[in-house]
Amino acid sequence: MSDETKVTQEYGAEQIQVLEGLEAVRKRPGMYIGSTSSSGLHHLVYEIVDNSIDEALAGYCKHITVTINKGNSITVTDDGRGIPVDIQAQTGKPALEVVFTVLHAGGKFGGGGYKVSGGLHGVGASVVNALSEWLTVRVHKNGNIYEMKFARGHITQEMTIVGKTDYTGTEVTFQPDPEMFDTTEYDYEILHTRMREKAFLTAGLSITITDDRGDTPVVDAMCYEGGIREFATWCNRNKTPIHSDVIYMSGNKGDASAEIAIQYNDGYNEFLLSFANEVNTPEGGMHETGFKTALTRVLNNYGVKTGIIKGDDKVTGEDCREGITAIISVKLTDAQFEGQTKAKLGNAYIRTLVDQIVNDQLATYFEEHPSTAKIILDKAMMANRAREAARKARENARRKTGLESGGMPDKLQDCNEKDPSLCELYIVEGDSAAGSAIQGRDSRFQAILAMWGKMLNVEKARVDKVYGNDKLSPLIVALGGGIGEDFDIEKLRYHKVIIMSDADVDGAHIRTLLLTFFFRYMRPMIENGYVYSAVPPLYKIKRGKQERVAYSDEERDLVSAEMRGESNAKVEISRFKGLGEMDAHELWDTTMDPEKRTLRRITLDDAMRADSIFTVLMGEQVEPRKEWIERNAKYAINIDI
Ligand code: TSJ
Repeated sequence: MSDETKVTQEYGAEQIQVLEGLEAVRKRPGMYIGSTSSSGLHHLVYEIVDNSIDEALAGYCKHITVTINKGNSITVTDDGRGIPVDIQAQTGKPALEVVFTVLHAGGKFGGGGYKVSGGLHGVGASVVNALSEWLTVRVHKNGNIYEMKFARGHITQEMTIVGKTDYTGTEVTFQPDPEMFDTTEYDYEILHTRMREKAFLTAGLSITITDDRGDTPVVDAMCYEGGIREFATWCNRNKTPIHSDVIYMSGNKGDASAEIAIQYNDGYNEFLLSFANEVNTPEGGMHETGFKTALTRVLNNYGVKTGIIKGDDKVTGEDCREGITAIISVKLTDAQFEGQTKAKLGNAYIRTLVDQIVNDQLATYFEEHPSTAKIILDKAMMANRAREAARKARENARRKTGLESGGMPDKLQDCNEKDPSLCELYIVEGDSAAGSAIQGRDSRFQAILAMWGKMLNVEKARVDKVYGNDKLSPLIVALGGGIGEDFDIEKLRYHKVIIMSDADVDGAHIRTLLLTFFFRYMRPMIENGYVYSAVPPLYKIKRGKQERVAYSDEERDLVSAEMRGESNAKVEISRFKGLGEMDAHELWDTTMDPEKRTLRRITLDDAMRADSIFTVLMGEQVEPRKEWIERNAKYAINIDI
């Protein structure tokens, strides 16, 4: 236990200190879990699961289950040693109680010090307890089942033996407190994705996730003996690899370790996923830098040495990463997270470690697998040549689309304001919705760009195709900041770019294509928080001349009950089938008026997830697609893609 959580022996004083600790969490929850939005809600699960993963990393746990119960409580179980239940000399209380009632008490007692998994905040069980309406823990240990219960952090049942058992493990069930969160509805996809990631990162650990809220449970049991090798294969599952083996490298120095898995596909994009202590680092950092530098060096050295690269024909870093899928996972005891969202690894010695591993082991791999080496090097050299072609295409496109002369596309109805920080661009699907948006908008600062027809899937195209594309080039010209390497956020004409598409599967599809495009070609726009998704209403509720709208099923029920009133009057509920059904006034009032509308800001995480949702939506396999649609149809509006 750390010094700041040490409590005095005197009962009264100790009690006060404990309460103060957890009250602080309820007063400022954001300090402990980042936010009280959906992301904070999901964070509660990670905090609990991380404890089980630590137990697995310590070698004592093989199986973890995560269940979303009816009513959105969460149960996490593991088959580890069970949280210690003995009375601590220091506090005179069971260790179990301390874990759930004292801030920062989780994880490290017993002096193991093996805790490497864990969220950004590393706050643990007591924070989850403080933010739960109720929480129950059961520990199987010493032949007994120990149970303890809490409500909003306060003990409601002291630790009690409630039965006998012949195995060991921990089971925690908690109900997030609706007083603390904007929403208490869990998103299966978000938890599923995170748990799959954890299963890949801890080779051999089995994690089963279940959604028990529907009529039939949705279950996925995940266990990957191959660890991040299988992660790379999985990322390429709907792509065409150009070499069969995943290249795997690993090493360690002192307390720090790193492993890297790569496999190239025949596509043109770079898909790099990096983790520090099993926490995703979408903003990269030292581990990614070390990897990129060494990869470029090894490929060039190999090319020159074998005579494949002649003279000054070196390949660049980007050339070397065209079509790459790479997973980088590092573990270290003193991880420093930096950057805007604390999602970038700052420890410089990790760069050296990863660089050395790739430098030595990839060079050796190439020596031993010259045909694979040649395939990869050829691809990088092709990429290099394609850049020249792309540059030409870009210049052509510039002339053709009149970018240089400042001409704007036909499909754009621009706003009057010129200061980008005040301007909004609505990207609207379909001509009728665009018509309503043009009429309904505030033309002083809201511009409308109509999108129609089938959009280009940028996952399957090189940059020259993107520039020449008749759907994308108006968007590129309207935004004004260029794309790819040329992208310049300073030149962007709007600081809010709002995707307004229907709340159905087709709408999700278009949103996904656009997000993938922004992610691949204008990433700083997402990093700066300029990209949003509009949130149109789902229902219209009418009573006589009175009309209201609702944005979710819950709101529909609330509003209709309110409108029915005591007299139980008849109300008429209809579902908006699409944006096109709303007239200009309705669209402004419900979806575009800055005073009333809701916008969902798209994060890098959402955009990355778009890539995988995309694979499901566009993929060849019918079953996953059908499943996704069925699962999400009714929540369509809650999907952050
Ligand atoms: F977060 C939590 F505390 F609520 C929680 C902890 C939730 C869940 C689902 C599991 C766990 C947890 C804790 N699983 N396994 C453990 N292990 C220990 O706490 C433990 C057991 C034995 C020893 C030892 O030194 O004997 C040490 C530890 C840390």
